[in-house]
Amino acid sequence: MRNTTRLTVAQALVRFLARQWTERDGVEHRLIAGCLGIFGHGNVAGIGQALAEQGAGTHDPLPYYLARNEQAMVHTAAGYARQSDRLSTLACTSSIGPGATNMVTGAALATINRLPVLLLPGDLFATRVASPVLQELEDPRSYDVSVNDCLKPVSRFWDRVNRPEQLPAALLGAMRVLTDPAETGAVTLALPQDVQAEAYDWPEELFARRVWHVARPVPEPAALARAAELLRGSRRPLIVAGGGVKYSGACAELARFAERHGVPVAETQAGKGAVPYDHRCAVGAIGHTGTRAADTLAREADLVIGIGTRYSDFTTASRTLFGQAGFLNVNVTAFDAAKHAAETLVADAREALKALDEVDWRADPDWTSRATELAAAWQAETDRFYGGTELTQPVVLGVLNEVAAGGVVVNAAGSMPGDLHRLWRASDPGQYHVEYGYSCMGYEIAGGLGVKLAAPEREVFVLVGDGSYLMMAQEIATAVQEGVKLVIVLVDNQGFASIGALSESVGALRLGTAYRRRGPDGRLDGERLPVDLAANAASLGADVLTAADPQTLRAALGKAVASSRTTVVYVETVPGPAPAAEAWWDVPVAEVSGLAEARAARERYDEAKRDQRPYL
Ligand SMILES: Cc1ncc(C[n+]2csc(CCOP(=O)(O)OP(=O)(O)O)c2C)c(N)n1
Ligand SMILES: [Mg+2]
Repeated sequence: MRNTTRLTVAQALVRFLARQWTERDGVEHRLIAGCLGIFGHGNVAGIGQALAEQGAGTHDPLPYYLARNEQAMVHTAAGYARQSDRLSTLACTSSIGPGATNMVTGAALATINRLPVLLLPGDLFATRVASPVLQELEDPRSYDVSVNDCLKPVSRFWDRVNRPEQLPAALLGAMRVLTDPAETGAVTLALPQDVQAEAYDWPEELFARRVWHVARPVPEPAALARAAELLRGSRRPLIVAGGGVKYSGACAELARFAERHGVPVAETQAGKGAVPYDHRCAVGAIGHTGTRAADTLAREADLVIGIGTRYSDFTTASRTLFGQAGFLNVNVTAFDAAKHAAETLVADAREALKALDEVDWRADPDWTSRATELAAAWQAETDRFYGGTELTQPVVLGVLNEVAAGGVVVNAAGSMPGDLHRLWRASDPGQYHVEYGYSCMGYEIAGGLGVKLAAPEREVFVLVGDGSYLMMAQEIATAVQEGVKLVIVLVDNQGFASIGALSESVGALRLGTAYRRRGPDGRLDGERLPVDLAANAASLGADVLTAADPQTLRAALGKAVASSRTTVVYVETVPGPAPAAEAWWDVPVAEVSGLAEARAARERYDEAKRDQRPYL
């Protein structure tokens, strides 16, 4: 007879998750390092009960963190996973209904950024005996539909455990996707509330310690030969380093490859920091938010070597940037490798770089030295933006960049990602954490919490705009609860600076982009709103410091770093010089309009669109 253990489905699930590990290069990590959650009737008696009961056995328990919003807890898990190079993540348990649908945005963010997160929404009774239950979406066409179906398109694996017998296979499928570098993203296991509480005799093997080996696929020899031929034919190559370089731990190999073959390295948002900013091959950010150095080289390059990038429109300047180049794409995901009709090397970035390093070839030395000169000119430009005397946004970033050396900067949406991408000086890959796959307002504080949980030894600096702050600041309370220290730099410019500028440029007259009262003429252009974000942060339990100029900002940040408590440094910025876009971004403009501004914008749009290429 097989040995079995009688547990509820939820107890079995929690016990299983606590025993899962990843391994890469001989180093092991807890795959699921903890469980974030908000309880309701859909999970309190199942997963809630199981989390409360655990700890008595031989295994390490799954730590539980109470969060404030289900979307935020998925952000926290994603931040954790990214800072852990995807080798470790957190689970998120929600009730049924609104708790579950709140996770949809977080799931999309994780999947788009290729980050593993495990979502455990409660679901309707499998038996349906009491339907419709509180918060049930009744679909007259099918009793099988629940709001959790919304999580299907944003999950890389989705299953509903309708019977205890289905749990083991669902768990193994979920762990496989979480730990597969090519397939990873949000993974959802929907758990009907009655099934969570149901007992079953589980085979003991289900709870054995299990190690998931994270693969490093090597390049296929024939593909490598084709890639080598492309390299040998190139005189003006440019590397575009994406997040995959960092997740693979390929940064040292990338630097060595670039040095030995004289190839300039440009970086996407996710790839920024892959090489130190002052490395002799570094040319900085690429694309719409790129440096003049990288974007100039991109226009002249004859070969783009994309490594671990998904080529978002920001990277390609909506397919206007790489004027003459062909593409060689190194990616662990065939889907990404194949983009832009590239020659593909479907492989782990580190393995591929090691193999490519063997090719006997060098870029044209004039090209390499031109890249060095352009990069030096950009560093001088950065000094200029950082060195202002008024508290403009670039000056805030400059002061922070100085104080934050060694720490991690976290940001996601608004006008800061662009300025950070162009200006921020990162000395190691873990120092730059800008979520720009989904660019989700509200990620900053919640994601920063995940970063700090993953890297407690590092100072974490969350940069958040007033718009993002108002959308999702409540996880400050969670940071305070956990004694997890964040330095939050809250940059207030009374509204959406980014979308305000975009609105103006497309003939939309900045409508609804400043935080103003409705004025006498019926427009949203009245008095400034009497909203006190510093007081709001203090009310959530953070210490709050205010800065009015570069000196007081430096002092406030110093104090925040010295403190052991979560501290918000509140800064009101003034408009001022900021680096301009060196490359386009396709945002379609009204083709007909009664407004002269929109008509002028459309003319500029039609002109820019002529440079768009299909990359065939
Ligand atoms: C959830 C979400 N809603 C809307 C947007 C579109 N959006 C991008 S930036 C932005 C304004 C951000 O304002 P703020 O945080 O104050 O940053 P600022 O632009 O002022 O630097 C908006 C509305 C978004 N990225 N995410
Ligand atoms: Mg703002």
